[in-house]
Amino acid sequence: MGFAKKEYDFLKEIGLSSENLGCFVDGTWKAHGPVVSSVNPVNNQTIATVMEASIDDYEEGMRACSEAAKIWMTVTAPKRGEIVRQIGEALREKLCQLGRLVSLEMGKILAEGIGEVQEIIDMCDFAVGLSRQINGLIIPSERPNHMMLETWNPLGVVGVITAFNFPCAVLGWNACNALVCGNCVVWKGAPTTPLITIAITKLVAAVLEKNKLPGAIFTAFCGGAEIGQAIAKDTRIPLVSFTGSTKVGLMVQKTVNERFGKCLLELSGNNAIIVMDDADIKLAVRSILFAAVGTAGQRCTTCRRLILHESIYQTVLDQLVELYKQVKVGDPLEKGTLLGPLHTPTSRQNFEKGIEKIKSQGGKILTGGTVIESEGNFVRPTIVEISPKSNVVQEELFAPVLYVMKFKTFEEAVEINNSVPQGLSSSIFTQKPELIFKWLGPLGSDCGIVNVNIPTNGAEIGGAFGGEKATGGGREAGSDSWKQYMRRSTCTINYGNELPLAQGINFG
Ligand code: UN1
Repeated sequence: MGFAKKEYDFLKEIGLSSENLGCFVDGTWKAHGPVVSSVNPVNNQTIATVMEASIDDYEEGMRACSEAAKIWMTVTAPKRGEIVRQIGEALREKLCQLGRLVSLEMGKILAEGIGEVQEIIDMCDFAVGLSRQINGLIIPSERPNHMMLETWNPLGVVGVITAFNFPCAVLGWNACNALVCGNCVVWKGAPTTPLITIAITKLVAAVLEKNKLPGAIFTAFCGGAEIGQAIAKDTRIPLVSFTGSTKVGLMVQKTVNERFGKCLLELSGNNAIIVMDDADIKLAVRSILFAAVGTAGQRCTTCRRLILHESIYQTVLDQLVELYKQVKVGDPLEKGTLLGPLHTPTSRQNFEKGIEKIKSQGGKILTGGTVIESEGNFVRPTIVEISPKSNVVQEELFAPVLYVMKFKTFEEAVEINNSVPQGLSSSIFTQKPELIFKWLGPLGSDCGIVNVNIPTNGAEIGGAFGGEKATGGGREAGSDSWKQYMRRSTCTINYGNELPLAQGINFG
């Protein structure tokens, strides 16, 4: 069946049509839940429809996925890496179409849409290497003729619940590691980005099929809270990775913990950039623009608080306000656009409510602060002068709104940086080595991501990504994040005939 608009025809190249089934269950596409529309945030018109998962679809999918886990965990790790390599290749082939879909359905500009798909490709490359490095330790035993070692085994099934703002990259962070570690993946994408969930799953499914592996190794559901809750409660899923708000994350964590499952949480951020008196101002201003306006302020790593030294306060602010006025707002697929629409009409309403609250708490709007009248969800990029003690500054408003505040000393700036409930990302602009190392040290930033002379957002996949405090404590993507997707066994082997006991205990 054809799409309502000719401009959507490229979606056929990535396996989508105007009506889609939203569950990949036991290697087949089906669905018995409600039909929802995927909507273009530029004009709020339907791109295509998707039938979501019913609870029965979920049950069927999970049964097959649990069975497939028994097969997948016995495939050798380098062979699993080879499958992930092929997924990476398939993504490379469709990079442009998938990037365009991300822009179309989520609303981020094309460069960022393509960047998001590139992030999964990078994760595939990382995971291929990892598949030959899932190494355990050999530990010297205190007992004669004994040996201690660590082995890493798969958990079985890993649940991945992702958010609209990174509708596929965050799947990549989790699924690439989970798969090479020998786990099946069950994915619930965001309810408002079902086409991305389907397109990515189709590509993974084709690789599994080509290699004659069970499709249920990768199980996917389009759906809402009901499917999310089913995943959180499901004892067949030992690890649940969740990306979203602190409020929902806490509920997921409680449910998963109640059944002694593990959680990997990537929740709200409220990230600050500190600009010291000696900073390279040009570098800082460019970074702030990308960090605060990029993805229309809808990254968890978006810079929401700008902490400026009093001596450069006005200079930086003047340059920023000028730049903000030139930011091209428009269709994210059009060349030159820097700021696309917010994802949904509700996001736009939240922006409006947020601005009201800011004003009622004494915030002074320096630029922006209004929505743009159109059929889409466009708002103006906004800068607000405000006291760091205001309540609004403690909260994450998921929109391009930047709070600016002044400081005198480095210690004061760090205190402001650390004074919010969230602890995801942070950055300082300075050339002074002593400040750089203090910033990275125990009395510096309390965040999971601590940067110097770069924006708060745009992390590479090579490091472990995640944050402290209300951000949830999870670490995903690179470094040793993979360990969380595995069960560690500490093994002690006695290859002698005596029974020496640890701690020198003599038992009769
Ligand atoms: C998110 O917003 O959920 O560091 C993730 C960044 C991206 C990931 C953001 N690589 O901004």
